[in-house]
Amino acid sequence: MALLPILRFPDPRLKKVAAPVVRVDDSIRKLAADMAETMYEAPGIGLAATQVDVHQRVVVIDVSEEKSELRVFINPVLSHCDGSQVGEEGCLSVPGIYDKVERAEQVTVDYLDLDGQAQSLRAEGLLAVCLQHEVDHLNGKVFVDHLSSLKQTRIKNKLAKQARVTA
Ligand code: GNR
Ligand code: NI
Repeated sequence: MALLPILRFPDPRLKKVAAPVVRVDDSIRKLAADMAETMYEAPGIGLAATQVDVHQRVVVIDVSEEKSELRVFINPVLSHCDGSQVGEEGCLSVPGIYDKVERAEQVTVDYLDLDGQAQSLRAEGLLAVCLQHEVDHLNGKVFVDHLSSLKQTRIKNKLAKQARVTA
């Protein structure tokens, strides 16, 4: 297992659209394990491969209190979305920034598991929010893209200032 460096907004590599996984093999299982370790260490409730500069459609999520329910989604597709909810979001690629984003309340996600088997899951609440946030990453979007351009500019300035202080 290995910890992977996480790209920071506005890194242009966060805008890449990830390619579907063609075959679920040991390299994909290793990537998922490394992503899980990186997510738990951060700590975060989800991580998309895009954030670790791997542009393949792999997502890990654990929204459990005990951090004991790792879920891996390969080639996730949100095949059905219903309702709406507004919640405060954060992102490991946009550290220290939190804002409200509107998302579907319930989603159905079709995906491959670590054995390459097709699965489907109905999700709601935080898991549904996290799935939408992670699929956005695979499509080159971060939650900041859902905010006004004024807020986006302020966030870029704030992160640039932070980077200067930590440099
Ligand atoms: O750790 C995370 N918390 C979170 C909170 C509200 C909505 C979405 C998230 S995902 C985020 C981890 C992350 O950046 N995943 O891409
Ligand atoms: Ni994120």
